[in-house]
Amino acid sequence: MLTNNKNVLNWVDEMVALCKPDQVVWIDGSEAQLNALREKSLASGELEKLNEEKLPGCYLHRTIPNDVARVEARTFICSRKEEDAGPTNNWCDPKEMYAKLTPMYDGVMKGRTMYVIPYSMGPIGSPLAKVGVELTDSIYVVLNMDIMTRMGKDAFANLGDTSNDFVRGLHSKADIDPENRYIVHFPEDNTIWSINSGYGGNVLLGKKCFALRIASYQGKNEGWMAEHMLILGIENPQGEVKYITAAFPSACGKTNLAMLVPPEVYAKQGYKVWCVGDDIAWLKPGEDGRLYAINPENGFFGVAPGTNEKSNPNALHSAMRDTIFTNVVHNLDDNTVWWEGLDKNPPANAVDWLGQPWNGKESTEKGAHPNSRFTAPARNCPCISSEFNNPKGVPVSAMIFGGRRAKTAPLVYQSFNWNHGVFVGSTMASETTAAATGAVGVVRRDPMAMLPFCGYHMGDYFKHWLEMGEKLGDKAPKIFNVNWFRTDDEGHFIWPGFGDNMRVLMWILDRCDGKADAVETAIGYEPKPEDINTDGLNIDLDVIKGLLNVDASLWKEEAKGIHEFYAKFGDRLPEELNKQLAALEKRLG
Ligand code: GTP
Ligand code: SPV
Ligand code: MN
Repeated sequence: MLTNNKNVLNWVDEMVALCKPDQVVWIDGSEAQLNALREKSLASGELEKLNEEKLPGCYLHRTIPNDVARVEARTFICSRKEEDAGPTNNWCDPKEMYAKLTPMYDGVMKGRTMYVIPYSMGPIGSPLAKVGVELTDSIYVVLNMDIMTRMGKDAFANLGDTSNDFVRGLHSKADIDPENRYIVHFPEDNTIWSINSGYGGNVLLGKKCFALRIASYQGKNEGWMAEHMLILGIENPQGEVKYITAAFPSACGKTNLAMLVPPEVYAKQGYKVWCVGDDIAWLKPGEDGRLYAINPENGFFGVAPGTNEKSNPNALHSAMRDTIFTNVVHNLDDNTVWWEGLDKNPPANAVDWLGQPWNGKESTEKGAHPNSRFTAPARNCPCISSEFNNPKGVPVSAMIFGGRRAKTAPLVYQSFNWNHGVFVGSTMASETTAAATGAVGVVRRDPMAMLPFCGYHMGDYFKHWLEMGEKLGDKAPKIFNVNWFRTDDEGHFIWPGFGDNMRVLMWILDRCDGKADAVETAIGYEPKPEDINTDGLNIDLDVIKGLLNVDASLWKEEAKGIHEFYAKFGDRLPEELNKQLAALEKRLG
C-alpha cells in the first residue's frame, strides 16, 4: 500500500471485494516492478519485444479485431439528472447503471491480478494537477499509463490522508465482449467504470475519460477548462515564445501541428517550435489574468499511419525508444514495425495488425489498422518544451479550432471577438475518422472537438466558455479557425499542410501582436492572400485566394445546419449563440 488515505483504501477494498482478484499489486512505478511486468506480458504474449538495437525498450501489442477504437455508442455520462448529460451524450440513471454493471464486475478478476495504479494528471504538485487511481487487470494498461501519466507512489504525495479529491477508475478487460462493452462516467461520484475493452481510449482512464469527460465537469464547477487541444510554443529569433492551443477532432492533425518542423523560410531566421502537449489542455486564469495551459499527460498516444520522416519527424523520433506500438505491422525480417505512410517499402516478410502473414507489396489489405497507435514518452520528443513540467503552465495567446472540411471552411479566419469565437467553436464540423468506431468521412458537428468528450450538457459547456471570456476580458486569447483539408475537384488536398501550417500560425501570431492586416468577411477576419508567406512553396497567389474563398451559398446551407444543431439544446443554448447565428445570417445577406 502506497498511501494512508482512507478514502483510497476503502474504495480499493470495496472494488477488490467486488472483482475478487487472486492478487492485488500496488504500482509504485519503480523500474524493477515495471520490468517484471514487461517480462510477464512477454511470457503471456500480450506484448512482443522489438529489435533492441533499432527500437530499444519498444514493444508490440495487438488488440482483438473488434476492439480498435473508442466506442462512442457505448460511452455514457451517468449524471443523476438526464438533462445534466445533455442531448449529445448517452445517459443512463447512475443507480440503474451501477446495478447493471456490478454483476458484470462481480468476480471478473478471479484468476487474475488487480493492479492499483496511482497517477497524476499534470506535473505532480502543480496547482492545476489532479490525482487519479485506476484499478485494472491489464498489464498493457499499466505499461501505457506509465508512459501517458506521472504514475507511481509520488502521485499520492499531495493527496494527504483525508482528501477525497481523486478520480476512481475501474477497468476490467473481462471477456472483451463487444456486446457488453461499457465506458461509463459518473461525474458526480468522480468515478469511471470501463469493461470489456482493451483499446487505449477506452481503458487508459486518465486520458479521455478523466482528463476530458470528468475534468470538463470539474472545470465547469471550479472555474477552469479541460479541452481537446494541443499546446505549442513558437519562439522568435529574439528568444520570445508565444503559445497557441488548438482543438481539432480525433485524427485531424493535433499531434502533427504540436510537433511541426518550421519550413526553411522560418528556420533560417531562427524560429523554433516547441511542443507542450498534443491532445489535451487544462486551462485556468493565472495571477496576471491571462489564461494558462498545462498538458495533463506525460506522453503521446499518437496515430501511427501517415507518421513519417517528412510529415512528423519529431513524433517518429519520439517513438524510437521506450514505446508501445498497437495494431501496426510487425516486420519479421528485422523485428521492427511498419505502417501505411511510413515509407514506400512495406516489408515482404511481415505480420499485419490482425496477426496474419502479410506481404505488403502484394496485399491489397492495409497492414496497420488506420487507428493503430504509438504510446511514446514526451521526454523523447526532440522539440519538447522546456515548460513541459512547469507547474504554472504557459500563457496562451491564441486558440484555434479546426476540422476536416473538403469545401466550406477557408484555410484560416479570425473571430470578431471572444463570443463570436465561442460561436465558431460551437459550430465546428468535421469528417469522422477511424479514431472512433462507425462510418468514416461523414461530416458531423463536433463543437470544440469535444462532442465525444464533454462530461455534461453541451449548452452549459458553451455557457462556461462565454463566462470564461467575461472573466478574462481583454486578456482573453484571440480565437481562430483553420482548415488544412480543403480539396480540389479530384479530391486532393490543396494546402500542403504539416510543417507548412506554420505559415498560417505566423499570421495568427501577427494578428495577436497587432502586426497583420485583415479583410473583414461575413464569417470573420481573413488574411490578405499575400499575407500568407508562401516563400519556398510552389503555390500561386490565386491558390491562396481560392483557399480563403468564402462561398456565401455554402455558408447559407451551413447556417441552416447550425439552426438544426442548435435546436437540440433547447433553452440551455445560451441566447448569445442564437444572436451570433442571426448576425452571421445577416452578414451573409
Ligand atoms: P488524435 O490522437 O486521434 O486526437 O489525433 P490528432 O488530432 O492528434 O491527429 P494526428 O496529428 O495524429 O493526424 C491524424 C492524421 O491526419 C494523420 O494521418 C496525419 O498524417 C494527417 N494530417 C495531420 N496534419 C495534416 C495536414 O496538415 N494536412 C493533411 N493533409 N493531413 C494531415
Ligand atoms: C482520440 O481519439 O481523440 C485520441 C485517441 O486521442 S483515444 O485515446 O483513443 O481517445
Ligand atoms: Mn485525441
